[in-house]
Amino acid sequence: MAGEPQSDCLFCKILAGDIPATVVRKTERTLAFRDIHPQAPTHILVIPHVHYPNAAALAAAEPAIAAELLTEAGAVAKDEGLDDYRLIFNTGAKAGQTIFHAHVHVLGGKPLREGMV
Ligand code: DGP
Repeated sequence: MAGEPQSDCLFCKILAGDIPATVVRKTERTLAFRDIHPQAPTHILVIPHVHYPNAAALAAAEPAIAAELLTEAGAVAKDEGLDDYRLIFNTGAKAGQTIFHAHVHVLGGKPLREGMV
């Protein structure tokens, strides 16, 4: 069924507690944890509990949860003391997506103007 946990999904395993992660925020519908390969002083991933392959698929199926990803991304940035930060939704392998469970990257803590692509 759409949104159900997938046994071969790394982020579903983190949600289940089967793989450890440094969790910074948790709600009934989302989880935020530090990226294992940080690209900036703050690099946190916010994911929905439900499994969809990317954020666009999540937004199409469950728009309220997609909106909550953004709310939580903002809360994460605030918790980290960031006024300026970048949100990234890699969508598809050619765009650099490697984990096919919807997520948003929250990046900040250094100047990010360069390197948009
Ligand atoms: P993306 O390329 O947009 O699919 O981002 C996936 C991110 O997930 C990437 O920045 C690295 C991160 N990541 C991969 N494996 C793990 C893991 O086991 N733990 C944590 N915390 N992050 C991971």
